[in-house]
Amino acid sequence: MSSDDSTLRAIPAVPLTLEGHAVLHQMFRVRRDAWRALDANARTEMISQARSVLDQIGRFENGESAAFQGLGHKGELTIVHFRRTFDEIGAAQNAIARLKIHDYLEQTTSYLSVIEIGLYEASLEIYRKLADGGLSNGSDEWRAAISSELGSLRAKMASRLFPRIPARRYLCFYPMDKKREGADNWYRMPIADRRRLMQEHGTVGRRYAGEVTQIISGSIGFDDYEWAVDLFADDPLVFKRLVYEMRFDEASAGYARFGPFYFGIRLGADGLEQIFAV
Ligand code: FEC
Repeated sequence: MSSDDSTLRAIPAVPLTLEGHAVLHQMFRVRRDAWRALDANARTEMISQARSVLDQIGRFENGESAAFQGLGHKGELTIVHFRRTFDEIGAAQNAIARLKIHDYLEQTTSYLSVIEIGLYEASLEIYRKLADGGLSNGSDEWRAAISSELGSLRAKMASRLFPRIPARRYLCFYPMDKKREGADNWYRMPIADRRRLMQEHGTVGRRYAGEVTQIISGSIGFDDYEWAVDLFADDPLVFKRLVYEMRFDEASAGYARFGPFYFGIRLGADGLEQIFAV
């Protein structure tokens, strides 16, 4: 066996990842019949309470929340929460549940994930360096070296791991998986091949730099798909162009499986009043 072979055998299949904000998406439908039956003063008072709470949690210092008008039957109101911890996500969920208007909302769905930066590029370099240095995968020394490499990358990438919710007008959100169907099995492909496909993916993505802000969160272990994609843009047609162009990427054409798509418009100052207008 050559030293190249033994290095390859020592290389784990799973790429290294960095995690940042915990993320919760909540989608709601207005229970309009019950809402309309209330008197106007009660409605005004509830909207004003909701506005003030949303305003407060929208300025939370360790994360924030933002509300969007959802278009279509999947929900008229989408609330996105970014927080440092899952416990704080729990508190944000409680704050929404305590709103008086919550009695007039029906949650149609939700999605839980954590901001993830996939390090395909760095992983192979790090793994090779450690294997060439004679460390064996999974040993204490290996783990300590990985943890130190990740520590410095985490510090460099802090602003991407703990971002503000991008201040763009439109949101496109959807969960997705990588296929495990017969010959189309992402997880059986060698890591070097996956890295090449992710490089291609990044090259296509970067053509949209400036037009779209993309935030990928990982949801393995948290929700029903493997990743969630949030795209933020000021021109909604950019979503269609970007997602369409990416469908021709080998990583998408061969391996992506998409969940439902959600489209949102960031709520302005009177956005809640508009959604709840009778
Ligand atoms: O195996 C994995 O780690 C997959 C996680 C992952 C999914 C995913 C899906 C989409 N992305 C979309 C847009 C962009 C844009 C940019 C971009 C770059 C990356 C990089 C990684 C990455 N994406 Fe991705 N994407 C996933 C992971 N993506 C890692 C960084 C690559 C690099 O830095 O070279 C460019 C961002 C920028 O640099 O400005 C834009 C869209 C989707 C869903 C559609 C699809 O067909 O996949 C859109 C899952």
